[in-house]
Amino acid sequence: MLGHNRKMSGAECLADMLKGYGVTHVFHVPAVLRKTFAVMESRTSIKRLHVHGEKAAAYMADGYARASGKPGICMAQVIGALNLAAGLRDAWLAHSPVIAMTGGREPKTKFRKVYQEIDDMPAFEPVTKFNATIDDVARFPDMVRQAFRVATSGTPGPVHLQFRGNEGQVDLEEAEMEPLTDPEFRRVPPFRPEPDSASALALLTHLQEAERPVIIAGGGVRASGAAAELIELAQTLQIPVATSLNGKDSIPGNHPLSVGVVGTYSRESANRVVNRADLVCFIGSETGGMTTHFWAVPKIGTPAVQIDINPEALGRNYPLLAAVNGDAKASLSLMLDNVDKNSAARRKAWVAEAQAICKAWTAKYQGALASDALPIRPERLCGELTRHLPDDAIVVVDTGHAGMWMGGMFDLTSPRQSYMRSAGHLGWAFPAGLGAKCAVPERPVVTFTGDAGFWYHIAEVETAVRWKINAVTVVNNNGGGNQSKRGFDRVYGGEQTEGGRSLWTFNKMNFARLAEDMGAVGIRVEKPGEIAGALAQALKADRPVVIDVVTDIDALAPLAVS
Ligand SMILES: Cc1ncc(C[n+]2csc(CCOP(=O)(O)OP(=O)(O)O)c2C)c(N)n1
Ligand SMILES: [Mg+2]
Repeated sequence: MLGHNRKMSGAECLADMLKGYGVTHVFHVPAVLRKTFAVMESRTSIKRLHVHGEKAAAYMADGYARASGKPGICMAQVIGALNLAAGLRDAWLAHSPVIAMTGGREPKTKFRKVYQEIDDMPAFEPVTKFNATIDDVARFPDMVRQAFRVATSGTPGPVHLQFRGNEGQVDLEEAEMEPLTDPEFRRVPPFRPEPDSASALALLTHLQEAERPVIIAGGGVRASGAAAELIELAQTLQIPVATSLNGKDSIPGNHPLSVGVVGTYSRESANRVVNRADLVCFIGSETGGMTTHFWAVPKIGTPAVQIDINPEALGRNYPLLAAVNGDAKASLSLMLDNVDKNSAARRKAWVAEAQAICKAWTAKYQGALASDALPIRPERLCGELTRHLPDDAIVVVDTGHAGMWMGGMFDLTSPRQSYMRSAGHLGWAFPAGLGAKCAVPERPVVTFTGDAGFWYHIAEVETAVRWKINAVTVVNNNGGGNQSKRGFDRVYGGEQTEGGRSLWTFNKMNFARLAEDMGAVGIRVEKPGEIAGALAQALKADRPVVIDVVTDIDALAPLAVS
């Protein structure tokens, strides 16, 4: 096709292509694409991480992708394919470029009750942007290129390639091929589509004329790497900024215009500011239920404008005064080139009001954030993390209470810090943190998870030790999944029976001891004053560390206000 084809095996072609795309790690449970793995050893320096479950492999690839912007690669043979598909759910919800490769059906044995086989393709359909089979080895080059193209383009997301043969044995076959790769699609964003300038200027005019505008920055801002432009525009025009959970690292929490995470797992100040605004500007946000507290913050009907790389997202939930289709960084840059600084004066009173709302939040929670109570309050743990994380840390956070505590109570303190969170799958954070550390080993990775979240993939402590993945994992260990407490209180009519509590509590566990047994560093923390020292020790350990923090099982995160 390109005039440089030569005879090679699928395994050689795939190994060369992964190398060409700059892939450094592949996360898998054997045995799939065995020959490719063998060939990778001699032709590349790609690390082939053999882990304890396909779902964890998908989460690791997802963490790798979100930390680096490069597609994360995970693999499973046919019997593990649905475990891998389950792990793509979070990548799908968070728009993370994960490429899943599985073994698949052989035409010769289909429908004959061959061992371990079902049709896996439908399971990947709802969690991928592109779900395809490779039946002929000659299709390796174009299909792998398409996988990288789709995963990284537009709103990024997962892709699935199923290779013929339960273990993808099509990689043993040979054809005339060229293992060409497209350099643009090595990472997100491959291109920066410029917006139509008339629409960008119309949106800018609305922002400049508004007296009480607020920006809601979503995951699209982080995917675009547009945080600096966002902050510059907000400063120039004096507009408060709220973020979604997925966009939390668009602006440090200690910035004077930051009002916090808005929505359901949120900070009260953000919801209050957004609900007082006369104009809401969504940037790189899908305006989903979590970010808008199920469309109560802001209320539908609040004047809105929106910037998104995907035109289908524009106006989905909020009718718009102005819609801009383009890359966030490119759109914000265009607006900055045309900005009227003088309009900022109009918003002095509004910024003061937003800052007073934030101050009131701090006054309300400073006691909890500094609490010396025993057992330790999760708010204190969040407060210690705000104070003591290095200024280039990657913070990885699980869902449920972990998402609420850290979304609401923790602040990033530097634009160099990154924040990644589970988009809903409990247990995501610990493996995702390991994947993030693989992608960016020079930065400290600190994961925050509850004990229920940690139990899911605790076996991966052994993986971290074996592969020297020196991430720090902080377990908010309260002996149960206590986010469920409120819901069970409700259905038991106020007071749960002991049987009711058995639905969400576990045996007490010392995770530090378990971690030590698996070869990691384990640090048990039972007093709030010990948290800072434990973090300092963990960050210089140069080994995987589990900090097991014993916390109050009755502590419940505040519910969202609307
Ligand atoms: C895959 C999956 N299953 C179930 C849930 C529902 N869920 C949300 S939070 C939670 C309990 C969380 O417990 P833990 O991680 O210990 O945090 P805690 O609430 O105790 O702080 C559960 C079961 C989920 N989010 N994802
Ligand atoms: Mg718990």
